[in-house]
Amino acid sequence: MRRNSVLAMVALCAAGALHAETMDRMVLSRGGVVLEVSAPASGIMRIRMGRGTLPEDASWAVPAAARRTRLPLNVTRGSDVLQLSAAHIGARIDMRTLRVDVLDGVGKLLLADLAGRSALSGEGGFRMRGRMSGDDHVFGLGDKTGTFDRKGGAYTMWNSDTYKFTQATDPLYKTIPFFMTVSDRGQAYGLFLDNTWRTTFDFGKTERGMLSISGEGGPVDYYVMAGPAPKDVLQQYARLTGTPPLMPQWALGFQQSKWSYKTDAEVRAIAQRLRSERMPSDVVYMDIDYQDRSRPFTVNGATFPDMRKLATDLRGQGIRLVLITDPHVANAPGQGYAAYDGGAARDLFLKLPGGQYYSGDVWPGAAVFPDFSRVQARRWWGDLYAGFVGDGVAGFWNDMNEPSIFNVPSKTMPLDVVHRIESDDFAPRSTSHAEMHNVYGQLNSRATYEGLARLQPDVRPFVLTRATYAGGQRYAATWTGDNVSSWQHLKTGMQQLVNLGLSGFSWVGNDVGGYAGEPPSPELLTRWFQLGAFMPLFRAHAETGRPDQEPWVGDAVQVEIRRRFISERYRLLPYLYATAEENSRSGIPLLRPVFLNFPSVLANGDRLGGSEDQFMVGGDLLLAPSPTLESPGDYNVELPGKDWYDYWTGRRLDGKSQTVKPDIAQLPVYVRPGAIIPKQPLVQSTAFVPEGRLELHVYPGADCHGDLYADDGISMAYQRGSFLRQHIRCEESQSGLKILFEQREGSWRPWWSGVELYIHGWESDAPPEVHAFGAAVAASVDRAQKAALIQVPDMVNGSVEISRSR
Ligand code: MIG
Repeated sequence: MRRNSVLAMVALCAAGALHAETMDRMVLSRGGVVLEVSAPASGIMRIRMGRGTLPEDASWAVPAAARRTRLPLNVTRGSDVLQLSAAHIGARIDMRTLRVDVLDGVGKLLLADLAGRSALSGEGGFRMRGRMSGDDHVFGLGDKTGTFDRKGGAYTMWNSDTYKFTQATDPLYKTIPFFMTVSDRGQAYGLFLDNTWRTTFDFGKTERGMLSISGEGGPVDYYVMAGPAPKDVLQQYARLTGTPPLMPQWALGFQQSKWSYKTDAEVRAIAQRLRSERMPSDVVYMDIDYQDRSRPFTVNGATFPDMRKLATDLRGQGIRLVLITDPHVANAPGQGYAAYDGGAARDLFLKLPGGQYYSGDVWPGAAVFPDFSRVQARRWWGDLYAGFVGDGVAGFWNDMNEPSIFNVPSKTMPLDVVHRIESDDFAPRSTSHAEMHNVYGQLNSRATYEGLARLQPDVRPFVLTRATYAGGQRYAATWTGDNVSSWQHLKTGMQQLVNLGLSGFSWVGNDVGGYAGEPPSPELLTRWFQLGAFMPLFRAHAETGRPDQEPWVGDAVQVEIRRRFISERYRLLPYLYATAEENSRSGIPLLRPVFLNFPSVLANGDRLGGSEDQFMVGGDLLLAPSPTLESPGDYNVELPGKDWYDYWTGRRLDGKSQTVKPDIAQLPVYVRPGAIIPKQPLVQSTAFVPEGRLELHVYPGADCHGDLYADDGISMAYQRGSFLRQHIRCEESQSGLKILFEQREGSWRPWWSGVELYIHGWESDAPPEVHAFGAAVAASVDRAQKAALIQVPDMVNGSVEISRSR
């Protein structure tokens, strides 16, 4: 077999002579430990190690296609050392210890391995150790609180229902064992440990300067990604674990939720109020109380007599329904409860080692749990959505899937519950909950996503999940669970969402206004709406038993501010949607720390060049809330360069540094010089087609460009060419500015009748002379905004030349 022949080659060459050869993976064995090193893609090294044999080559995170490719490795053999190199990545293996140092493409050390084969314990656990560089910052690991930079911290992976979590709570709801380190020079590498068991990541907490990754079980199977830029690491990670799908456009709309809107009349009243208050919105959520006795896939017919009519009527107002469907199926044999009966008839529920069902108490009382690690169970689960989908329900919310169990100290199921793996390229086998716990939520959301895709192949599924595992971004959006209405949570929440974006999850949000605790003050609620308006997922939600928390709660001044920010989000949808579409191809998140777009800010050291308090939406908008959100004191914003613009006034700013005087009516937003930002006329829902012109805001500066992307927003027709994609550039010259509309791609015909150009930073009072398609076009000047305004026809390609009049 292949492995034996490689081993034989190594034995022959061990005499010490140097020579080079090429192979697609290196397998070595020493002291009963087998090591494999391979390069699945450019800039990525995969390392697997096991006792006696390699761990199984299967994964819930990395699809087979991404694991099966192996780039050629150039191997240079020394007496005790093997040097491997592939495209933009390398490794140095010590043949005695099986330590694998990972190198970048030019041979520079990225990660020094200090454990090698001694990482494996006799009992099936492991502890890897590596040396971190002194100036490395650490980001990622998904949804974690604590410090924004994870250096000096230690984190555990064990999906947990953590009501009212704090800065000190760990673990939380998700397991994403992927992080990147970034140096002060902006050089990054990433590491992803593909292991679903309980693991711990220690970034120099126990031992200064040492990275240690340990676990009680499961494979040593990890990937090191060479960057070198932080964005490169994200793309390498996306290459392995996938990108989020292009979500329906309405997922970018404002979403109103509460535990619970309890009756048909209440849901209608909320929808009506959103419209009468002119709060643009796309979604109303229905939490557990719509169900019959909290049983998933039932409806309480007394309070919701006609779901189809409700969904249809709301759809007419541009509002879609998202329903919660928890994984805990009521343990109710012989009662005509279809979800139980169907799962039991097919033998799809989890069992104890003795063979009886595992039953745990959750909302319905005693409940049983689908074994989502079986493809058959996932199919059955997905089919359960047929009824709701037929009624016109648009999306689904998978909660409690850590899984969360009431009335037991562990808050989850016993570790000896037996799961049966029958899926993907895993060898069919039974295993314990210890292996499947952290991936249960991901597989739950996968079953939902795949079910929806089967039921309506031409409709983009929308799934929101609480628990997940790496790779789960392919199936669902996520939120950060049960936060608290506090200023601290508003701030920490932003960092959680930014770190989720650095962990492959771009479709993320938190409960706007806060879920639990004392109700938010009007100011806190307003600030949360302001920041929420720029989050990928903009969803207001609150616990049962609290006072109302919808955007219209409080005095008219506060309500008007919230309305203004929600409306601004809708005006920005063309920009947000183009960013989301790019994300579906690249994996670069919507919400970004400043250093992701501008790695050089890290050299400024202080507060990570602003990345701790400020963040960017897409490539062009920088948001700078106060580092102490509730404080009235002035604060300073350091922009990543000169000549930035103020988003709200449109005016060019002097200098890199801005002093901000906090004002509850304002949220400082800055625009990159060189940005071209598309905006649209206000609509009250993405279901309504805007009327009039597309606005293109041009902010002259270096590297001037922007993107348009449009399609029908809901179907898969974009995959068949029914989309519009267009790259726009601008060039400054002595005489003025030239805007180049590159050739438009795709067959989608957009809603706009023409384009209104806003040329910002127009210092002159005289309007420019403008030629579009070679023909003269009228222009005017907005003196307050210092912008030139020009109406041009829809530019499928061609250029607009703008010159200062003489
Ligand atoms: O035990 O469905 O995080 O958003 O409102 C609580 C009721 C269960 C927890 C979720 C929350 C939801 C609530 N759920």
